[in-house]
This record gives sequence, structure tokens and C-alpha cells, in this order.
Amino acid sequence: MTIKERYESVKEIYKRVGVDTDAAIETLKQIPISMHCWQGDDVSGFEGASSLSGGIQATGTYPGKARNPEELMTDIDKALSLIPGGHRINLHASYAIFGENEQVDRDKLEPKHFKKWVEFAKERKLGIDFNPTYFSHTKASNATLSSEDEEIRSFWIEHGKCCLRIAEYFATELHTPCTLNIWIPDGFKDIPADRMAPRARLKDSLDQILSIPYDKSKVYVAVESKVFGIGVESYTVGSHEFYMNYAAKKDLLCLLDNGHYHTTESVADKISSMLLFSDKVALHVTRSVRWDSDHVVLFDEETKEIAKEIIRNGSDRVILALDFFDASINRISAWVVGMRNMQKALLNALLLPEEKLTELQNTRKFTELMMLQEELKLYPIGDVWNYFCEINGVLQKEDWFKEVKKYEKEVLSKRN
Ligand code: RNT
Ligand code: ZN
Repeated sequence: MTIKERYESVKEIYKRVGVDTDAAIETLKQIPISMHCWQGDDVSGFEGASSLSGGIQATGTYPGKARNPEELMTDIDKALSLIPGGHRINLHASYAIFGENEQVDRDKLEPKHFKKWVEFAKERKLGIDFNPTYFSHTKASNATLSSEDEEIRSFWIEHGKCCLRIAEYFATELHTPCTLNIWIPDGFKDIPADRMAPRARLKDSLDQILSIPYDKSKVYVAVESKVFGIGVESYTVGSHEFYMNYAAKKDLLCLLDNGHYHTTESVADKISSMLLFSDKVALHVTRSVRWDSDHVVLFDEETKEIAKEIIRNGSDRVILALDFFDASINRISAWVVGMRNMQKALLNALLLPEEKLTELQNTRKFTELMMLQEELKLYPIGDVWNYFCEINGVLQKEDWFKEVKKYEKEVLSKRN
């Protein structure tokens, strides 16, 4: 049987439970996922940083990491060629591309330092999202936007303003809004004496950054909280309550990274609450293994549950990005597996008979609800997925991996 024939036959199976598979794949195609550039080089960036700081870690020594813009772009191309649908890329300020003798510090970054990225994105019809980089820098060794050192704090405020201008440049050039996501690593290893002042300084810093004029229809500013990081276990300045309130007051996006909460908290469960009070919510989908380890996203229960909430509440209301970095495996494969898994999770959600399930909840038929939810888990989603890949011109099942192996042999293995 061909992929199409298999698809046609499972279409009937889904029809019987009231699910339109054609509509599902049409919708899936329209959902962009912002693919983070930093999986390609273990969050190194192009400033010559020797190590990653800020309480995040990329572990592993798999060969072939991208060492410069050209390599990273080629790798992104390879990954995107194996991922169905049209997507976006997510950059960090540390990925500025300087000409000879042109390198400037982060408080002096300008749109021109991202011109090559814009050209790259234009040629491929990609949108760009952006992040100021508040880590891996000598001025970030203690604190950034919450620093008690006014010189340091104003350096980072300037960095935020630069990034706001660059984000607007991306949006203008590419004709698609740019999400500018602010995350800072500031915090304390042990019990602080004063929890208020650093947060007050962070609030003031953000106010200052956002005081410059920018087009809100082009730049969606998001703020990302975190419960703890390595070395800042006891207190993070940018906690969830801090940013949730700040975003609500200032009409910004609150960004939920599912690695940034206590392990039994569910980000899937938070989405509906956020969307009752804001038009949109932003996500970093990741996988935390025992801590915010940023493992590659799998087609697992957590991802599936997040995807269900995205579909139920309207995918246009959720700004979806991935955030993981694994240096222990082939990095192209990491991207492709993570992106495809996020899409599979969305497809899984799109193939659910939502009306039926909701009716069972509303009539309190919880026995039947559980039974049906469990039976649906073994429905033939794989045949729908393979067909989706086929009509979008990318290799299906594990076939794409041959391309990765070939690329590893021909390109990655030559990088030392
Ligand atoms: C860190 C945050 C943040 C970073 C990226 C590189 O815990 O999740 O989003 O991972 O900005
Ligand atoms: Zn994140």
C-alpha cells in the first residue's frame, strides 16, 4: 500500500469518531514553530564566548557543531529541509554577524549586525524571533537587569533597547511580527537578605527598555520566568509571579517555558488561565529531565498535553517556540526530532474528537471519557503523519535520518 492509500483507509477510521483528517493536516500546515538557532552550536554564539553562563548548560561533546554563521545557516537549512511546513527561526543577540574589525559590545548592537540573517530569512520566507542575550558575557557574571551596580545595569538596559530596535527591524523587513523574549539569569545561590530590591530594579530596568518608542503591532515583547538555575537555586529575580504581573500590567506576553516550573506543575494546565486574561501567550517547549536540562522535545505526554491546549484554545493565540540544546547527539537530528515531535503532538491534538470528549466531560461521564481518551491513543496517527510529510515534500518515517547521516559524513565530520 502506498502512503496515500494507507491515509485514505485510516481517514475512514477517524471519520467514524467524527474527526476530519483532511482538515487536521490543513490546520497543522498553518502552525509555525519558531526553531531556536542555539541547538546548532550549544548556545555558543558568534562573539567568541568560551563558555555558557547564566545557570544553563549544554552537555556533551558530539562532533560537528557549527562554528560560524555560514555553518550554522547551512545546518539550519539542512534541518528545515527535513521538517514539514513553513516555520520561523529564533535568534539570540549573541548571534550578531560582524564584518572585519566591526565587532561591538552588546550595548551597541544595531540592525545592520543582523542584516545577513534577514537576507537568509527572506530567501527562505522565514520569520525571525529574537532574544536579548543576558548571559555568557563578562558583565553578566553577577547580575544584569537587576544589578546593584548602576553601570552594569545601564549597560544591560541599553542592550535591551538595542534588541527592541533590532526586533522591529526584523518585523519590518520580513513583514511578520517578531517576538522579542526577555530572559535573565539573575538570582542567588543562597537565602537572600533582600528579595524586594533586585526585583524593583528589574522592574525599573524593563520600564526603561520599554520606554523607547516601538511598534507594538510589529514587536511582541515577551518575558520569561524561571524557578531556579544552576548556581541560583534559592532565588531568581524574574520569578513567575513577577513576570506574570509585569506582563499583565504592561500588556506584554508572558512566556511559559515548561522547564521552568516545579516538576509536577503542568504548563499545559496554565495555558487556559493565561488566555482568559490575555489575548496571547508564548511558549518555550522543552523537556526537563530532573531539572531544566533542556533535552530534545519528545512525542511524550507532556508535549501532547501542551499541544492539546494549543489546539483547543486556538493556535493563533499561542506563540510557539522550542528551547533545547543537546550537545551529546547529532545537532541536526536534535532539531529535526524536536520539531517533528512538536508537530506530531499538534497533529495528535487535531485528530481528537474534541466535541465528543467535551460532551462526556459536561455530562460527567468520566468512565467513558477515560476509556475513549485511552483508546484514541492507539489510533493510526502515524499514517496521517506520513501522508502529511509526503504532501509537504519531506521524507517520512525514519527515512529522513539517511540525509542526516550523509550530511554528517560529508559536512559535519570535516569540522574539527
Ligand atoms: C533559560 C531559558 C532561555 C534560554 C535561551 C537560550 O533557562 O529557557 O530561554 O534557554 O534563551
Ligand atoms: Zn526558555
